[in-house]
Amino acid sequence: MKLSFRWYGQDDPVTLDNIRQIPNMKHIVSAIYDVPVGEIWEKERIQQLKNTITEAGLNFEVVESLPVSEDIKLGTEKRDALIENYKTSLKNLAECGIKTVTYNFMPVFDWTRSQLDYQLEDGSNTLIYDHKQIKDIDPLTTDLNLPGWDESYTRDEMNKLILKYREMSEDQLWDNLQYFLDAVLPTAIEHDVNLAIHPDDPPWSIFGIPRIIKNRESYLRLTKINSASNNGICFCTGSLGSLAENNLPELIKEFGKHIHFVHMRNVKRLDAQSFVETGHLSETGSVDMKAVTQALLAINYKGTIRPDHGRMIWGETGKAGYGLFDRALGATYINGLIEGVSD
Ligand code: DNO
Repeated sequence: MKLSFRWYGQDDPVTLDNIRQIPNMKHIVSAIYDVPVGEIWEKERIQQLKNTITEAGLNFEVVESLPVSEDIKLGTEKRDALIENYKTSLKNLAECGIKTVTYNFMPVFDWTRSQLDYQLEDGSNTLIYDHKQIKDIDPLTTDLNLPGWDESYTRDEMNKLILKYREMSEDQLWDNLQYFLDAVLPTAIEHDVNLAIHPDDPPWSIFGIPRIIKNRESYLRLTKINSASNNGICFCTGSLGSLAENNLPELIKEFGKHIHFVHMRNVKRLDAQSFVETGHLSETGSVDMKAVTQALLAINYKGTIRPDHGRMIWGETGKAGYGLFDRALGATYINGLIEGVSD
């Protein structure tokens, strides 16, 4: 497995030099952040990012993420042109040596939490999702400050989007995902690049908006759209693990051929639809990280893996979930798990 670390580019307070010093850390997962969603990622820009990473002694093979425009998810008349741009970006990425491209199909809001600095008993801060609190929020009238969304929308644009999605059924969203995949997968296959869809986080509907990548049923439907391994999955143990019905080792066994990227993190389920993010160690949360590692080794997984969100520890401040210290501890834990469960 290729151990990797997410890096947010030159503005990230965590530097490539910091990252390289983590034991066994050889790969960076990153993206171009200043190209507006929907525009083409030009080869020069991709190559520039790659050069920065390789000059720091690290490799760059996985993009997280090449975002999908809302017009594609909504299926508007603008989607064909945007899909053409997406295909061009995929081709450009492949020609620069990128092997896996992560994306998600979550309407408007990417990962969503109710609080970004919840204090755990040990004094560290973490992310928490309390469904009761989220249920009371109306995004049409509340100023939200969520970590994982496109901030370029005005209030008015955002509200229009939310209202359109509120009229959309899950089946319609699936149709739009299928339309997108039917169009982009031939390009991915031709250029030997894997797509990897991130599960919805949390894996249930929020704010009255549909969400579709949640569980085994979702993966059955996804892989039925196209059974090629390029129609891939980013297996996020934290997102999938927040839903008790998800048996993570079984999912790995069943859909292993499609898994090209693994996000390793732990969550402690508080009730059916609430959870707190813990450190990576199995005993702190609800995910059996050893069983996940065993399942990955059993399918002979050779792809990229990364520690996911970390708590804020030792007084660190920074991008919620993406500090250096706890993610580095997560990385060394992953190293230990792999060494420990390998023959
Ligand atoms: C959160 C991340 C997600 C992920 C995207 C992939 O920490 O796992 O934002 O990068 O959903 O498109």
